[in-house]
Amino acid sequence: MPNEKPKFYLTTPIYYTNGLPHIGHTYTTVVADAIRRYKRMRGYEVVMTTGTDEHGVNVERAAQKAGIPESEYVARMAVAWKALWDDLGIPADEFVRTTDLGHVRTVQWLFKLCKENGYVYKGHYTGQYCIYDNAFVNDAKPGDTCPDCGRPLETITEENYFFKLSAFQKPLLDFYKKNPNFIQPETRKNEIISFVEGGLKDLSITRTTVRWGIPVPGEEPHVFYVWFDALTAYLSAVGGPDYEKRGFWPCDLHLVGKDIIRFHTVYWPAFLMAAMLPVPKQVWVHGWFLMDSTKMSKSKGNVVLPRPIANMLGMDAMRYFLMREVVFGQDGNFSYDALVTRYNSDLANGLGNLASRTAAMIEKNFGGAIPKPGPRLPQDEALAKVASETIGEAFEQFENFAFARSLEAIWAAIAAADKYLTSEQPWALGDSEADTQRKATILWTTAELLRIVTVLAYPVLPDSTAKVWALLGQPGRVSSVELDGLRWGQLVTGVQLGKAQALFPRVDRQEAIERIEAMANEELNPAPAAPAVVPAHATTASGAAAAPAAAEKIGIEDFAKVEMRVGQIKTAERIVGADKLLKLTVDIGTEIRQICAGIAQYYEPEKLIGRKVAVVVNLAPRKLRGVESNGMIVAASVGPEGRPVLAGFPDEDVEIGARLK
Ligand code: ME8
Repeated sequence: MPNEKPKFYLTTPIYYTNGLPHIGHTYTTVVADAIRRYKRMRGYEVVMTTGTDEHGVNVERAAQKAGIPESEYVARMAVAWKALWDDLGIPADEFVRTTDLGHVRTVQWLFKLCKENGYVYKGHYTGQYCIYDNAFVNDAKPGDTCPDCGRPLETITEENYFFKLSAFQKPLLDFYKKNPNFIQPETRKNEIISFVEGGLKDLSITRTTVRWGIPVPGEEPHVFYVWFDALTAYLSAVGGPDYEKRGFWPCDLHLVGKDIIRFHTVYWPAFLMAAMLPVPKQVWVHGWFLMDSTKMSKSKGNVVLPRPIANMLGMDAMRYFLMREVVFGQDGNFSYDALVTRYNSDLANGLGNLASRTAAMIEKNFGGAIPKPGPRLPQDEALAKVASETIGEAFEQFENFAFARSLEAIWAAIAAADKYLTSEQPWALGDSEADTQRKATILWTTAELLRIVTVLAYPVLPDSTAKVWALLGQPGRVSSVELDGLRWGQLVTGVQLGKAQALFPRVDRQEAIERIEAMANEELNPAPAAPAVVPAHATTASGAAAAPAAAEKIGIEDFAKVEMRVGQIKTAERIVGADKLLKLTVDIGTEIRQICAGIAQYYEPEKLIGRKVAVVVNLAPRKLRGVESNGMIVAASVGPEGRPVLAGFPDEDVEIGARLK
């Protein structure tokens, strides 16, 4: 059967491999993923491309520093980038590496087309060059020093191939006029139009001073300039010279940060025009996430990493924050404080709370089956109207890339439902026929609103909305709901609710921030060897094999990274199918934690209740036999079989939450 779906192709930048992804890169990729999910719900066949930009002097240097060949260095980095996107649930449909053979061929083909059409010529490039770093320094003047090593630059002339960018001033300006949506937002478009109106200089697109690059066939030592190489990756990802077969070119949407706008809106369309290939339909330029009002960079030590946030609050919380906090297109400040505050207010108290209280009331009053509504009163109709209008508003804003506004509209509907429940007070109604009918109407109305906001929020919160969908017992998957057919009144009744799951457990703000920061610190400054978390002859009771005492000594600053506190065991139970593990809940002063401990063969669960133990509280949560464990109980490992003996405080009644130092 022929595939009737319209196609939609979108891309993130092809990221550099001389560093690892931070929240800025994650931002673009998250937005791309949300658009991909949204377009799929609107009936498109979508391809989203991301990848790694692996050539150039910076990679040469980084590989040299790491003492490995460039090919090995970039292979490792590409694996790390791809793994991160996969782990975060934002995998590419096409992950393109600029060292892929298919890409190399596409770049060489594009060059050939540009040359055949008369837009490439050989010339000489004169620039300021650092002989120590083997690199031209763009925009430097004679007499300047190298921004990297501080040594004097030299004026060097090198033979290059040039691209006749100057010939594209008029074609580009005409193109912008004919395609007014090509550059978005509007302010960016004006900036680029004035830049192009100011005149375009020809561009050198090959280098002979760089070794690690795609060779120009028959012209060694020429290699392609990194941008001629990297931009072409968008086309290589969907077929390269055979792009027509796959049908995804021209690209519908390039998402980029404002740092790379010229490359995408001036050079890239000009290269394609020169090759007589179709030009992308749109470039959407977003702003930067700043840390304390400056751009993040590893050297400034102010990068925010995505993994610790996802570990602590869940990926959906990070996605929600990135897309809700800042107007897409503008710069915004990143702060952990704002992140955790939004998590608690909008997710835990907002969506999470509405879902759990609605489910709990349906459970209590209707045996967990979604009731059919009785007669409707004006206030029920009013909420239905809010939901219906939210559908239109949320779509319209999303289509306009006003993601924050779209989410704002969805969350206003959640607030309206909360208000509705508070004023209708279904819990105050009795068991008479009339009261039961009224309760049915109220709970149906609330559940229906919840269904609608769940569908609308799915592109941004894919994991948690899937849970709410299952909780509402609705058929199929939320991801397969067709947005075009979404209307009030489609809630399937009579179905049994799914199992309640903790959606967004509330967190203590200070503690959450400390834990995220500790995990980030660990990731940025990994311990050189396996860290010795517990003293010699001790082990952790986390169910993992007893670790041998580490031989290395650690400094006090390493020990200080481990946060141990006095906890009190509140509940303890065995875990079916895991005979060594106990599932404990432990009061650590600021909250109650669920922790799994590998002590089931030596401790009776009921005898543990009330016992005070030492808990490592700043470990990343993990799952043991499918059960979440959020911390670690400290125990000595005794005898050849490593019998765990819990560390404790028999002599004094220590306060719960006291820190062990
Ligand atoms: O420029 N805030 O790669 P790159 C928001 N390889 N977005 C940010 C950000 C921040 N603080 N920091 C990075 C390159 N980004 C080239 C691209 S494309 C053919 C070649 C995002 O690793 C944003 O999308 O430096 C920005 O444009 C991109 O990462 C730069 O990634």
